[in-house]
Order: sequence, then C-alpha cells, then structure tokens
Amino acid sequence: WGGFGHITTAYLASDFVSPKTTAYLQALLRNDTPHYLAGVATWADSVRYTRWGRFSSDFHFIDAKDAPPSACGVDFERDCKKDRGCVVSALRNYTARMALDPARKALAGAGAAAAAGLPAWERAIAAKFVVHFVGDIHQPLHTENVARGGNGIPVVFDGRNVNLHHVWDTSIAEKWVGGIRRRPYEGARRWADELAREIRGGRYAAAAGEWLRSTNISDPHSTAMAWASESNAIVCSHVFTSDPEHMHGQELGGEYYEKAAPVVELQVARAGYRLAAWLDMIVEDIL
Ligand code: DCM
Ligand code: DCM
Ligand code: DCM
Ligand code: ZN
Ligand code: ZN
Repeated sequence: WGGFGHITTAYLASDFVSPKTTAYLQALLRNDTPHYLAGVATWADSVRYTRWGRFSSDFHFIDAKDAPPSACGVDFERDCKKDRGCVVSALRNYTARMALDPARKALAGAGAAAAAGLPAWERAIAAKFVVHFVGDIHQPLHTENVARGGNGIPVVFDGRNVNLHHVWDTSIAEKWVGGIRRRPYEGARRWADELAREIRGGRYAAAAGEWLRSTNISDPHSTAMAWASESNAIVCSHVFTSDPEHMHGQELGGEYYEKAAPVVELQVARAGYRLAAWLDMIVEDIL
C-alpha cells in the first residue's frame, strides 16, 4: 500500500490489541502516544531504497507466477526468491526475531546463544517490519508477478496518468475517503475509526471471526501463505478485469473503481484486525 493504507492499517490494529501488547510495543518503540504503531507503519518503505535498507527491498511482495485473470495462485517454492526473500519469508523471520526478547520465558531453557535474545533496537526493527509487511501482503498486487505487480501497466485514473500498481496502492483508497489532502494521519485515523465500528458491530462483524481462522502463531509460514493466497485471488476477481495487455490506457476511476473500492477497504480491514491478533500472539508468547 501507499502511506495512507499502511497508516490506516496500523491505527486499526492499535484499536484491537490488548492493553498488554500496547504497553509492550510502546516501550519497545519508545512512543507512549496513540500513534506508536501508525508512526512506524511506513518506515520500511523509507529504508528500502537506502544503502542500509537495500537487503529488504524484495520483502514487500511475493511475485506469483500465475496467469490472471484465468488462473491465480501462489506457490512459495516457485514464487519466493531464494536469494532475496519475499513478504512471506520476511514475515516469518521478523515475527521470530520480535519474539527473541531476553525476558522471554522459553529462552531460559534454550542454548546460551539463544538465551541472550536480541537487543531492543533489533526487536524494534523487527516490529516495524512486521507492522508494514502484514499491510503489504493484503495488497493484491503485492502477490502478483505480471508487469512487476502492475507497475509496468500504464492506466488513467480520473484523468491522471498512473500505473495499475499505484491505483491499488493509493488512488482507490484516497478517492474512497474523499481525498486526504495534506493530512494523511488524520484521514487514516478517521477511516480506521469507521472500520473499527464496522468490525465491532457493523457489516464486518459477522466475518471478522472468520478472518482469524488461518492465523496461527506456531506456524507463521502457513499463516502468511494463507493471507497471500487470499490476496492473490483478488488479482483474478477484481484487479485484472481483462487480459493484462488490454488494461493499458484504460480509465479506471469509474466503473472499475466502484467494484474495486469495497475490496480495498475489506483488505485494509482484514490487515489491521489480523495485525492486532498477530501482535497479541507474539507478545503473549514473550510475557
Ligand atoms: N539478520 C536478520 N534476520 C536473520 C538473521 C540476521 O535480519 N534471520 C540481520 C541481523 C544482523 C544482520 O542481519 O544485523 C547480520 O546478522 P548475522 O551477523 O547474524 O549474519
Ligand atoms: N538487517 C536485516 N537483514 C539483513 C541485514 C540487516 O534485517 N540481512 C537489519 C536487522 C538488523 C539491522 O539490519 O537489526 C542491522 O543490521 P547490521 O547488524 O547488519 O548492521
Ligand atoms: N512491487 C511489487 N512487486 C514487484 C515490484 C514492486 O509489488 N515485483 C511494489 C513495491 C512498491 C511498488 O511496487 O510498493 C513500487 O516498486 P518499485 O519502486 O520497486 O518499482
Ligand atoms: Zn505497492
Ligand atoms: Zn511496502
């Protein structure tokens, strides 16, 4: 997602985490305001083009080599780059690293090296990556290989020349909330409030329990694969409404947007709700 999607996902997660998780993460991230998660949600994007952060540039997606719109599907062995990693392997790695707290009970019985755990700054980096990648794995085009996740497909959105990836990262969400002008955090907080209401007692209330079905902290790989596969199915149902080549130059701000926007909102809601559950499970495992 673009910044707005990530910040909304993080605010939504902070509405659902337990008080224990809030306290733990506020201490780890050294931020005791309500913005402790939202404030780090886009950090991973800010480092991916720096010399220090280059190693993480492929962690934001998994390039499913499927054939939309007729055949979708993610295959870890085929699609996760062996040498560079992908969003699925990154979520597994940084979930494990977050839990390597020297205070963790399970570490006491482990070998001397493991028992040392990781210093707080390493676990803070891991937490910032987890917050970001749970968001990205829910963006359908972050689970698709065609034209580098749609980056190579020029389209038009409300008269502006953009690419298909940008439409799904940013344009749809920002139009859906009526524009964010220059205040993304305020707009994101408002959207997250609305999604939290829908999850607690509105149109997502019935489905939200189901959203956590494949969420299993003892198997981060399968959990991330389930999220990626669900996201990738949308590539066939809503992203490519015709063969990818035929999307070139199409105006997507009208009928296409009307069908896509509820799906973008659903994916952001799922990401925020699942991120909260995931962080709770990690912290529960430590304390
Ligand atoms: N590192 C990581 N994930 C791992 C292993 C290492 O992010 N599974 C990071 C932590 C270190 C750097 O890579 O800062 C080098 O680690 P090492 O010295 O263990 O190779
Ligand atoms: N890091 C990482 N993966 C790597 C290298 C580094 O995630 N392959 C991150 C995690 C470490 C931080 O960078 O906490 C510092 O790395 P280093 O110790 O190599 O400077
Ligand atoms: N991206 C993706 N799949 C790829 C390549 C990139 O999902 N195979 C994402 C990462 C960024 C955006 O597309 O969100 C732009 O990437 P880049 O700046 O690497 O072109
Ligand atoms: Zn993107
Ligand atoms: Zn990203």
